[in-house]
Amino acid sequence: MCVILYSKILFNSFIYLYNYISVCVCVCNIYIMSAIATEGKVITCKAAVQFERKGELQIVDVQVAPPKRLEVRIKIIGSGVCHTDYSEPLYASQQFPVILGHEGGGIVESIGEGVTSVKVGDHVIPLYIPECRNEYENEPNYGFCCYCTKKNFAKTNLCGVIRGPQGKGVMPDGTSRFSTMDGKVVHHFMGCSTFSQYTVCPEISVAVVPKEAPLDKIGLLGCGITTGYGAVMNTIKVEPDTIGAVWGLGGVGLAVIMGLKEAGCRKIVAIDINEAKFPMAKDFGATDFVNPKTVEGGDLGVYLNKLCGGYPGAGPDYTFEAIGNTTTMRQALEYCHKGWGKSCIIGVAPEGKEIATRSFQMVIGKEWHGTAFGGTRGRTQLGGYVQKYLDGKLKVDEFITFTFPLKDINEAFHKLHSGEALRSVILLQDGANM
Ligand code: PAD
Ligand code: ZN
Repeated sequence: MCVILYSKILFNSFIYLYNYISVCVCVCNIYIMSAIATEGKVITCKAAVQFERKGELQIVDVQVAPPKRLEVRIKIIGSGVCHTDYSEPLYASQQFPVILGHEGGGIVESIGEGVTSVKVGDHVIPLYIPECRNEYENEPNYGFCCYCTKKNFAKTNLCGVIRGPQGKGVMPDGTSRFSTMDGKVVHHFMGCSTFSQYTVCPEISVAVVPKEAPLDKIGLLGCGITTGYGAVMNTIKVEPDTIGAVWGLGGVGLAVIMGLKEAGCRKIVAIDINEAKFPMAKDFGATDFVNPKTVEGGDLGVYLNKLCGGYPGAGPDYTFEAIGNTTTMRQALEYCHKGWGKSCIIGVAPEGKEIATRSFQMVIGKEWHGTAFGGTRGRTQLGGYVQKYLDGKLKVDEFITFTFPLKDINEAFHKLHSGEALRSVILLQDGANM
């Protein structure tokens, strides 16, 4: 009797496993079949296009050409909306029309000739700072990259090999893969253009990530979260039992706090003129909160000095500016600890703005640093950050205030400017809502 029951259970488990595998294989096949159906062909899809320097984005049909040599075409699932999507197009060098967006997650639909590190069906995050590792030194549109040599690999993430064409809104061969339905060129943005249902990126601008992670959310690791967290971990390498302070409690500032907590700071000071940001900063690990406009005694420098011991030269060991304001950048440097204080500029000030301080600040041992994408080497490190999120050691969901279908993308920008949204996620494939 017992043997019959046991064999029955075994048989049922086998059938269940068989069905499960069949379903998985089927889903996989459906994706690969549909990818094959579009491979090598122009795809017509929806995208949010900015036609002029100022003005709202327009949802229109665009044509996305197949990936050329060393390029990858990606079906974008979700994309965060970041300040840079608003501020970069104000720069004189930006070309129009353009498809913005650089915090995306998607699935590789097809690959161009010569692509080896990414395959169809891979889950990926496009990178606005590529990573060539000098693997393409002999390719005509690439060449030697001094930032990716063995000697400099750990010093910087600023791979420069396709910086020129990326800044001009084109692929490394100098052309765009996007066009309007009547054939006008539409430009790429920061090598990503994630406000499109399909985009094309150079292979070196694509990080492969674990498949278990939700693609609508992890796009946020493509910029803001990684920038703040990486500034602490990669750029400054904060030591435990120290004091850290951050100016600005938007998505980037909160990610700094997340990093400072992981690094083991004994005090984390959260500074913002909007006190509504303090409860969230507390949830992320901040221990002290200050509004520079209402600070006791009216002097933020004196407040920080007292909080850090009160003796001459006392201040936070590490300060981070996550606003983009040259006045607060100066404060962050001048209020950090004499002798060893390190201050990191993360915020991007308006074009042409200069920073200033008395040179004596350097003589007394303070260091001024800056970071782009938190010093993160995307292809090498981003998959690990996504795994950290899956393991519950890195926050992502907590940064998402709103989710919108593509058609409501302008509303997402309004929510960002009003300060209501830390980050909004745009769902690109939500066709029913378009
Ligand atoms: P955000 O606008 O969401 O947050 C800025 C915060 O600063 C808000 O909470 C404001 O209330 C606060 N604030 C404004 N003025 C002051 C002030 N004078 N004193 C104190 N607080 C103030 O921005 P975000 O977190 O998305 O981005 C912050 C900056 O980081 C922004 O300049 C962005 O362009 C930059 C950035 N840099 C990189 C990089 O690679 N370096 C990447 C991504 C974003
Ligand atoms: Zn490089």
